[in-house]
Amino acid sequence: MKPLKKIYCSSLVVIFPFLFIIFLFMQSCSPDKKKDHVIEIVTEVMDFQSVDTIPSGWNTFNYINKSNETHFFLLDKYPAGKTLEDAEKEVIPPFQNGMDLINEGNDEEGFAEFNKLPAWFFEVLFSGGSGLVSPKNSSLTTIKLEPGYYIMECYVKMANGTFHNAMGMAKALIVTEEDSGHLPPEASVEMTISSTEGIIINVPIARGLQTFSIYFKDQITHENFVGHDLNLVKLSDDANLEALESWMNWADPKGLITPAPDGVTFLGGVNDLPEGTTGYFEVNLEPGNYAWISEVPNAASKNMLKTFSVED
Ligand SMILES: [Cu+2]
Repeated sequence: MKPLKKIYCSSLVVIFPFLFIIFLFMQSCSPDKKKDHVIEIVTEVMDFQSVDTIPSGWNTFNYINKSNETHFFLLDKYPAGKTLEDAEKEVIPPFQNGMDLINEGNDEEGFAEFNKLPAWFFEVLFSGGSGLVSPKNSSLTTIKLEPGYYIMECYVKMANGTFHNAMGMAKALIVTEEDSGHLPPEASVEMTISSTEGIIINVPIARGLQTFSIYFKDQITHENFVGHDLNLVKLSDDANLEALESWMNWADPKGLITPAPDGVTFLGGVNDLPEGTTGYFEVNLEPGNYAWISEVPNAASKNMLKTFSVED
């Protein structure tokens, strides 16, 4: 018995490290592993609750909107030396003053206010984020980030016309030199968006969990100073597409303001990304009617409003 036990024990000594290595290997390959790396951003009321520092490279964000208003998060990469304090002093006031004047019917004076934006504001690089998210919904969005100083912001407006970023929805986020080491998810549906062709998607969309890749073939500054992004919207039978389209322009007094149009539920998406980059968006689709739309003026004429159905 003794020699047998000895053989048994010594084989365990050999097998255990081997099994342990296999275990580690399986852990690193497991698809669930990715979920450990998801960066959570929560809005309770008019806030962003998240970590302050994240690695560069590919990051997946789960933006959870627990509030009663529609929000998004957009990451603005700031030029060297500019911070949240500079934004509060030099960027938010011209936008708010301009918007207030436009709301009062003084369009010309309102747009003139935007000329007071500092020159450095035009060096801010919109670097992605979620699409619009209705109350009690969330958006799982994956983007690649360069190291730098970012402001996480939402510029939906309260019912009185005040931008959310003036009410607490502007938060500094540091992206470090250290790379996350993550890879983007594998897309089940590939899409392209550009100023010249709008939203391009060539396959029917099936029900269930879908991972969309959105390639930003170009990026421009639209009439309302922002670029194009991609938002997924669930449509009820009473949804009015024209009302949705006009709501998607923040510079309109009735645009991007609480309440959101009736009959639409915003399910997230990918916010403005730079030309030539790709963002990913994962969502579980129930059968029903949906639309893709960009948060730009006159989306339909730019082919940036497209409806589709998910069959049972
Ligand atoms: Cu908001």
